[in-house]
Amino acid sequence: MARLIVVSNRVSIPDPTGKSSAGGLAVALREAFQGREGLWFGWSGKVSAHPSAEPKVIDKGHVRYALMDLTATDRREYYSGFANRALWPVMHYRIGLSEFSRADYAGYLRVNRSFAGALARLIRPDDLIWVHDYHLIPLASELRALGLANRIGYFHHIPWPAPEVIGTLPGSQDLLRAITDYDLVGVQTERDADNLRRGILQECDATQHAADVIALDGRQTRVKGFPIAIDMSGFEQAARRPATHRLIRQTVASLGSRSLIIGVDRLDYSKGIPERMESFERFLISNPDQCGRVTYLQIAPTSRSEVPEYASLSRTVSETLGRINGAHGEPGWVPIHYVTSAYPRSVLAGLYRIARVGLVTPMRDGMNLVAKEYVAAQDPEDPGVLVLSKFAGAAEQLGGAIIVNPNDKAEVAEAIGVALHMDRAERIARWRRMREVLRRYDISWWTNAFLKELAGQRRTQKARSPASV
Ligand code: GDG
Repeated sequence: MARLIVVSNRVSIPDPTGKSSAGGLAVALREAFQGREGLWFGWSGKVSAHPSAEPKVIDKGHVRYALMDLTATDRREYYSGFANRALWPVMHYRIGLSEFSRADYAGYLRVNRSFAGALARLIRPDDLIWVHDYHLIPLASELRALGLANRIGYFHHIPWPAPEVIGTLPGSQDLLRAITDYDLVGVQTERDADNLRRGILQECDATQHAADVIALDGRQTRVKGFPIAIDMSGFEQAARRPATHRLIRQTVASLGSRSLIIGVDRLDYSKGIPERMESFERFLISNPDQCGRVTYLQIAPTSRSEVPEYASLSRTVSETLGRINGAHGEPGWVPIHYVTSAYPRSVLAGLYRIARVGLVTPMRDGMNLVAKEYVAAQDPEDPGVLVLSKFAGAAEQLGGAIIVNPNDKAEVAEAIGVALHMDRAERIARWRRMREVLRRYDISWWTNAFLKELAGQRRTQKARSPASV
């Protein structure tokens, strides 16, 4: 079997205790290495004044981890700058928040080139290479320029927007061209796949070769939806374990007979956290009898705090929270509980299970694994109800949820009411539909489907001389 080379911005090395606080992507990629020899390459997360051009290598069983340090300038331009201040907002349809600078873009290309240089020295001709996410779009072009003709796949974890939206970003034509240096490109939904194919056809001199294949300069790229999944049975098991963690015990004790609504998101403006709090407030205003009878717990670990838009979001959330709790709280009842620390996955699973409503209302989201985890964690005899944004990729698969437009706070407020009052038979019927989908399309389906398709691609991609890049 060919070796698997995974490349992602951050690398998750299993800890020696075997316990893991790994996020969804780490779980997914570990699954991809099951039964395969491989290498996982990426940024160490460290900044160094004089980083080595060679990665630090750590061997763990059949997987080798290769870690690169960055300079402070690389981190600022490549990671915080172009990837997270220019690309991330545009990909999430927030053109007004996108801050483009030529220096950041040059830094993005420079880091991709230096990663490609270090990686190329570790690659064998028959290795399968799987690159992840928007930090690394130009990596295949850089590898081809270094003479690699391997099969290279790319998975884009966040939305791919309509051509008119991506077209607002300076350099977008180059990014679209760079996509065609991959053999296979996976996106989360059919809508994203259609957007990306149309973008390439409109901006590059490409032609449509088959329904999901784009041809450019003699090479072919297949662009398809591969909705990312979760470790369904692992999550179901974690949720069944007795709830021993302090946070779960305290939550259960403080709830009493109240119903729990839960939201879990990285603190990111794409997740719609202040908008969701205001929708919950709308629900309280329209349903005064529910005051004191329902509590909304929002877990939102801080992320990317060095990016100014995230610091500003953090202030907005705190202000919104304070205002709502001040206006509607009563002695003995705080409407919204807000927690910014990250908790172990087992704790999340336990909290999902006791929540009557999973409130997942991003303004835009590639997939949203929290929606899937919430469904996985429910008690089959008495499941809760998922309220899900139509702009989360997960909405294409989870039709058993109450689907809402997060821009319509009155609609979200009504959905909360419907979810809280839904009878058990309907909750079970809706939940079973979703559970079947998640069991069928679980994490091993996702990794196998992508890698099988990549391995089966006809080789049309060629190594190029550096001059032709
Ligand atoms: C990107 C795309 C796409 C959250 N808080 C804690 C914690 N989490 C875990 C959740 C979930 C993961 O983080 C978040 O995944 P999402 O899918 O919701 O969102 P992003 O981080 O934005 O991920 C997204 C995803 O990539 C995968 O392709 O679905 O659309 O934006 O697994 O459980 N985990 C722990 N403690 C926490 O407090 N342990």
